[in-house]
Amino acid sequence: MIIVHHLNNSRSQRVLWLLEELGLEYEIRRYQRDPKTMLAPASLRAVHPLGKSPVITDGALTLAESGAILEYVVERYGGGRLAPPIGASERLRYTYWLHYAEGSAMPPLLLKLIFDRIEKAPMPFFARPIARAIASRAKNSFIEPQIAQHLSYLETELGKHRWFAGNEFTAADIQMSFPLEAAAARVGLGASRPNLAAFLDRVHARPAYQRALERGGEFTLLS
Ligand SMILES: N[C@@H](CCC(=O)N[C@@H](CS)C(=O)NCC(=O)O)C(=O)O
Repeated sequence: MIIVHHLNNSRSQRVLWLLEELGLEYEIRRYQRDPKTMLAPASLRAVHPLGKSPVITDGALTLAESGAILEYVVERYGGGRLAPPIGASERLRYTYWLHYAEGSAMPPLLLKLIFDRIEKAPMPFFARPIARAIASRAKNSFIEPQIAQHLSYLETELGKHRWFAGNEFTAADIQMSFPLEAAAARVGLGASRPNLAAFLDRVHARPAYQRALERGGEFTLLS
């Protein structure tokens, strides 16, 4: 049986959601973030050397990286569900979004989280204006424009079809939900991007998404 090593408020929520969509049996092992550093506990490094979430174990297999996990579960247990058939034009879009979510969309959102924290971090009073000026410069000149560019791109893409790969819901939508949730929490999606808000509304309305929340427990994206 698949065991999901689940860190609270983390990307492993997506794995629970996928397993619920497929109606698979699974076990959850829970790990709590350090409330100060927000890092995962050392016990997660006993499962995988990086100690990041998500990680799954399935018999002798240990697999990290949310995109790789989603691909593995869909291929091994999906029975043709949640992925377009190989050779269909939707299939390449499916692969693209599976990689894009962590490879392109998440880095500027992570930078935003880090620089927001630098601005608020306790520090000697004489260092504060310098740290704030650097953080604010990085955010205004690079990070926020990058995020806005991604969001506008995604808004246009979701104007072409209902889901990221095409008109059918796939695991790529599960993977893409995290950057969009993170963007909503960290910068807002903007009134001019109704397709993004409608995508998140559709996601939140899915019974499997709600079941995954019930099983996973607290899920508040760090902002
Ligand atoms: N690209 C990786 C990112 C994994 C990652 O950074 N996970 C975060 C949780 S969302 C984590 O484990 N943070 C705690 C830590 O770094 O100690 C994936 O998609 O699985």
